[in-house]
Amino acid sequence: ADFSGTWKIKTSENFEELLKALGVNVFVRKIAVAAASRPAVEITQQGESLSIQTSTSVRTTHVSFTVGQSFNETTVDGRLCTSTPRWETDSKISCEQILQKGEGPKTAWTREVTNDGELILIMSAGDVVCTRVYQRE
Ligand code: R12
Repeated sequence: ADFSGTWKIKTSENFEELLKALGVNVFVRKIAVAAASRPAVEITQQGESLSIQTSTSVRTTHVSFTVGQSFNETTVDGRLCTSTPRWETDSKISCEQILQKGEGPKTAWTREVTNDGELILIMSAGDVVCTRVYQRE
């Protein structure tokens, strides 16, 4: 599948609940939720290698990884973790995260490009699942 493109958000569910499950305080949470409602996502892909830049007014993250190889990233609340991405289907990458220090709920994400060309990002923390749907700009 081709994840490349500049993506704009269409819908987001449970993002605040996700941050709450991660222990983010209400003050930071409100700011993060507002910022995350207007993200700019830019993905470039060459074969199995992806580069994903996610920009908001309060935080910008950039990850580059090859599916099948572990890499360092941060959880959505900013904690350093080791991530292991794998193909769940040929259009869906599933990634487990292990915190590099400390404890917290188990986190993971999946990114999938659907037949109708949408990008679905699912982030989870313990039992809480946040679903964000993007469309190409
Ligand atoms: C915290 C600090 C900040 C944030 C949090 C805790 C903000 C995080 C944001 C995340 C956005 C994620 C997106 C994901 C996607 C936009 C804004 C949570 C700044 O302690 O859709 O891919 C300092």
